[in-house]
Amino acid sequence: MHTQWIEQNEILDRIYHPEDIKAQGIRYNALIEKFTQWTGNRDYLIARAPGRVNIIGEHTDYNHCPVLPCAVDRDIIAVFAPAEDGKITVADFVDKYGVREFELEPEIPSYPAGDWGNYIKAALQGLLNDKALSPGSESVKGFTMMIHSTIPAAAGMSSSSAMVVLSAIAALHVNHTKVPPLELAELMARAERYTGTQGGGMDQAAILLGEKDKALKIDFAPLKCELTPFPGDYQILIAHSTVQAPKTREVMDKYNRRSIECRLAAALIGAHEKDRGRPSVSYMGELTPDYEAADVIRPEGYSKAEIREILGISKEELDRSYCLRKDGSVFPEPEEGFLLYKRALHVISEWKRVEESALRLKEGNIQELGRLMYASHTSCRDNHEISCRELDELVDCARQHKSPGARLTGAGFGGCTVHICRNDKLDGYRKDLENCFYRKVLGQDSAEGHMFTVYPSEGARILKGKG
Ligand code: NG1
Repeated sequence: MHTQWIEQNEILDRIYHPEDIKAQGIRYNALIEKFTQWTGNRDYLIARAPGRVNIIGEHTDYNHCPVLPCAVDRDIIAVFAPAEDGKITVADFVDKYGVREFELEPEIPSYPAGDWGNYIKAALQGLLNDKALSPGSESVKGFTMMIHSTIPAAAGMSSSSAMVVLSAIAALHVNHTKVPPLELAELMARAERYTGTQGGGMDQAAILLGEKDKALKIDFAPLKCELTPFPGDYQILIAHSTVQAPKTREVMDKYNRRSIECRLAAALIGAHEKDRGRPSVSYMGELTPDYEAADVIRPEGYSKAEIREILGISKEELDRSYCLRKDGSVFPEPEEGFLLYKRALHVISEWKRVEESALRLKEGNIQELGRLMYASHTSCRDNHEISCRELDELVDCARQHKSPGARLTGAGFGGCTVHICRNDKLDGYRKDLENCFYRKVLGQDSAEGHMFTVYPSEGARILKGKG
């Protein structure tokens, strides 16, 4: 009976590539089947949240500088039902991660760092904090949910934010509450900080606002989104570096260090501008994309003592305002000091590249977009220092084999690269990358499971709901 919903449903045509519809139907049906076996509940609801690929604009979002991602057809789907009480229970179809169960309460205690359940908790805590759901109210309902994901984890494709957004739309739906997508994207960007990452708002916005066959130019503060068609004669190919980059304490510290350095760079620029009677600056996005940071910040690292002196603030204020981790510990001064110039150089030049890329994409000038993608990778490698040997080798292979554009995508330190390729060249290009990188560089027998195409896809939605 319940399998008919998928067979009759046209929603899948709006989300997936025509060649993939049948396999997706089977996937949804298998999840529905297992959910009903697990809970005995045939009165299920269905939700979906996509992953995202970032075409260009890396580590710019937390500076309120723009990004150019797409939501993709790799996603997390969920079958769920409201709970009678405020209990949240979530299981994973393949049983890889284990069931997570917790009560809705005003302050939801987190699982240990890195636990997947924290992405569910982050969403719920965010909705409670924001009063989208009333904290402490007896009537707030939880849900029982089973999920299935096709987004590679720890790979820079936003599996974590997809889980956050999915949990939020399910919680809002069972509580008959609506939050407009732009507002929800901002709310969820703040909410995900519960997990300890000092990120920006790209992932949540792309996941909520994506549309089929479109890329999104996203601007922050205020959040704005412009959709641009992605040309049908090109494909987006993802190639994994095989280096996992889970947000463990170490990777989180590397990511958060960039976020801290960027805010410190903005503060130093702000102090300089204030001395000249100009408006204050808290984020680099309040400047312009041709701002010359070299006039204000020197290339060598800065110590905490120097920064305090320039900003005229105490040790406590510096640590509290810029260097506090989620667990309350203080982020230490890096050995070479905080590299404010390199970070500012990356962010401001990347901002300019995003603006240009958005224009080139609108004109359908993929050669030029690709050139900007390669330049972005170089800046990610040399200035923001978020690449690794494998990511660099993959991008070098792309250049050798004449992909119009390639670069690392997402947070970096491992994970995936994004490549643009003409439809008619795709098969040959995949073979080239297989030989050049997976066989020669890594010495593997094949590239099995490491390369796949993605299609710009629709944003997160309740696919089968009530009311
Ligand atoms: P991924 O790659 O999904 O971990 C992270 C941040 C983004 C953005 C990118 C780099 C979170 C949830 N995500 O994405 O905000 O800064 O890195 O551009 O913090």
